Amino acid sequence: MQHNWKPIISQLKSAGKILLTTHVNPDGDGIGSEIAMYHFLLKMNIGSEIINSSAFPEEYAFLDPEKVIQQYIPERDFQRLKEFDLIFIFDVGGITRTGILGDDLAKMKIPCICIDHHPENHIVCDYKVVDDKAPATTCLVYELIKEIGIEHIDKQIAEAVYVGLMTDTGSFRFENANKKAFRVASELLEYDIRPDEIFKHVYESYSRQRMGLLGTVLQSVHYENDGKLAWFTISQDDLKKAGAQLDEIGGFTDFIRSIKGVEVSIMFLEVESKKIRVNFRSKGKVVVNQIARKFGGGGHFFAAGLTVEDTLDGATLLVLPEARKAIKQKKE
Ligand SMILES: [Mn+2]
Repeated sequence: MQHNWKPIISQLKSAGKILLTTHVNPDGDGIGSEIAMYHFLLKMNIGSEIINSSAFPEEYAFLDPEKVIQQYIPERDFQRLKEFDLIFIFDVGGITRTGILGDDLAKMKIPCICIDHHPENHIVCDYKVVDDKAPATTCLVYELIKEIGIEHIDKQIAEAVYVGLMTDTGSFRFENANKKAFRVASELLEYDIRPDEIFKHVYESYSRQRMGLLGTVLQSVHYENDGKLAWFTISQDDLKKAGAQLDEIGGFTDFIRSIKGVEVSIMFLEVESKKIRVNFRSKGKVVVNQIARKFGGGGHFFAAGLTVEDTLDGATLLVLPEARKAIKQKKE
């Protein structure tokens, strides 16, 4: 797919200060996109800041040794948003995913550019480049950077792009691990990045508390539809008992999907009282973003999510019937 980067390039060159952001509970792709763009802009002598609605997940700390990623605190930062004259939103398909910062930015009328790879991206922006064939948003950012100034790409930028690629393809295992994914990866290796080291940072640095919680989850998975559906809940109480943090539970739903016979795994996570994050993972026969969309969520065909304002029980009662139905109707 050919992308038209020209409008972005001209906006970039006339911008004074740029705000870079991504979705709530940022993942490697959102953070990788921000970090790659930030360091690229720095080299172009264009000022930018990275501000996110959510806290920064510890496993990506190696990408940001200078600690440039900030968490949005409305009381402190709201007035300051006026200073920005251009916004980049990465890896976000819908406005509900931008959290409190997105709500506040909407009041500001600052020109906004979205770079994303979610199918049916419905975010309202001044300019968008959306390509659902792109294995990760960082691949699109990489393409933009190459278009403007390939000579500015260095190890740090390459590493950030690689992290998005690695995490969104499940370490090159998912169906989006296509030719493009491997082609970009091999180009990035020219910058002396170390895939083995990056893997260790992201996937082999879990806290004992997180793994303890995963153990509890594994004991409490509910199986339905002949084991094709596997779902589990994590309450605030479960988190407290395990001593684990909210931002440490990334990957649980993928892990449960890896069980033999499971086609769809679903996590119901109590983020706070009456706010349940629901994550779906599918092995590829059941399209799950359609289920998520029924409740105001969305995502990729085989990895999607939504938020329900209800109790854990309420959320399971609401969402599970649709999941059971989708599994019954699945293609063989
Ligand atoms: Mn992504």
